[in-house]
Amino acid sequence: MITFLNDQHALHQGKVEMYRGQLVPCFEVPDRVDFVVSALRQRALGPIETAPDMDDAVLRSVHAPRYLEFLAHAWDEWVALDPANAERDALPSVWPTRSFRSDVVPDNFAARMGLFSYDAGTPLTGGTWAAARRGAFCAVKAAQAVADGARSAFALSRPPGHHAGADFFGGYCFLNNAALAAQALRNRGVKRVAVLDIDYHHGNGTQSIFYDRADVYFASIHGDPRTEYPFFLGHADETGEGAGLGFNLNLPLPRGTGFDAWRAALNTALTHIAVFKADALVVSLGLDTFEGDPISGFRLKSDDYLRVGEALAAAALPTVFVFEGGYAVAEVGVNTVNVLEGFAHGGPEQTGRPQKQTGA
Ligand code: Q9C
Ligand code: ZN
Repeated sequence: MITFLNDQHALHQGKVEMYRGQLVPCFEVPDRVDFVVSALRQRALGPIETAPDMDDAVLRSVHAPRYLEFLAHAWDEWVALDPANAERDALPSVWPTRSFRSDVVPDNFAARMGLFSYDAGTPLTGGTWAAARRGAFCAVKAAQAVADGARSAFALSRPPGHHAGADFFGGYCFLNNAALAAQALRNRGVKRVAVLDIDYHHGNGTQSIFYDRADVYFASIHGDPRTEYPFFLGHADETGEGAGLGFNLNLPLPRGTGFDAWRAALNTALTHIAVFKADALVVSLGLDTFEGDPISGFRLKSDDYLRVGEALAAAALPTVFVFEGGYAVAEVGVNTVNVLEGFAHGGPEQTGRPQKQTGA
């Protein structure tokens, strides 16, 4: 399987996030990707390439122009407020909740930070824009490789993406890499795309981007939002709206869920994706379902991820994997590559069907 690595991911390096009234060190750290790269190399999973630079126009296939404009200049504006800000992360602290307007873009920088975000756990830093856009291009490139005939590709993007909406950041995410991959598949003529989100946290951004569309099916297995982040979306009764009604599936599970129950949910999601008759699959690959994850509550073990990959392979769909969460840093590489290796060893190519017809 080919990997598209965001070789500029470390430009995004938050110092602190707001947690229980304190600024605490970020969980979403550059080391995460470095552990995945070393596991990919050790296990010889396939070539690792970097993504080319692309035009920002590709980002507008999912994101609002005014949001992209804000992200591109936010750091310079932050530092212009006070040169000492160059040493500090920018974090929002004021938001337009119900009864406020979001159509008027304020001049005030703090107000715009709030307009374009939904939590105080997602620091914006000097390299955030450069890192996020390169990560997004990895996802687009992986999708294009699959549209061009590859069985699968892995976008090793960082920062993660699935909490980012069309015009907001949050949950450590700025650009929605999985949504951009799904849209890139559509743009290359793939008719029906399924996004399967297996990160511990509900993919609220991805759901919201495709909620009223019938061409992209969204399915997510995640911690019940009654108790788990992002709290305000991800319930089972969210099934889509308008043309998208029936094309959204949420499978919330209680904190403490182990692999047997999780795997049953995976089978349910894959059954719905088969009924949808997807032509391609995008997997939002979060590894924070791991028992050792410091901020999550499921109990998957490292070996379980091999079974996850095999189950995904059994869906027999061209598949784009997009890296999301997973904060047990020392284990995230092994767990990620277990999924990818389980996928590579499972599926139709490995069960006797000839891969390619050669000669006459
Ligand atoms: N201090 C992803 O996995 N904060 N995002 C939880 C912990 C938000 C997770 C509180 C978690 C966001 C991509
Ligand atoms: Zn997560």
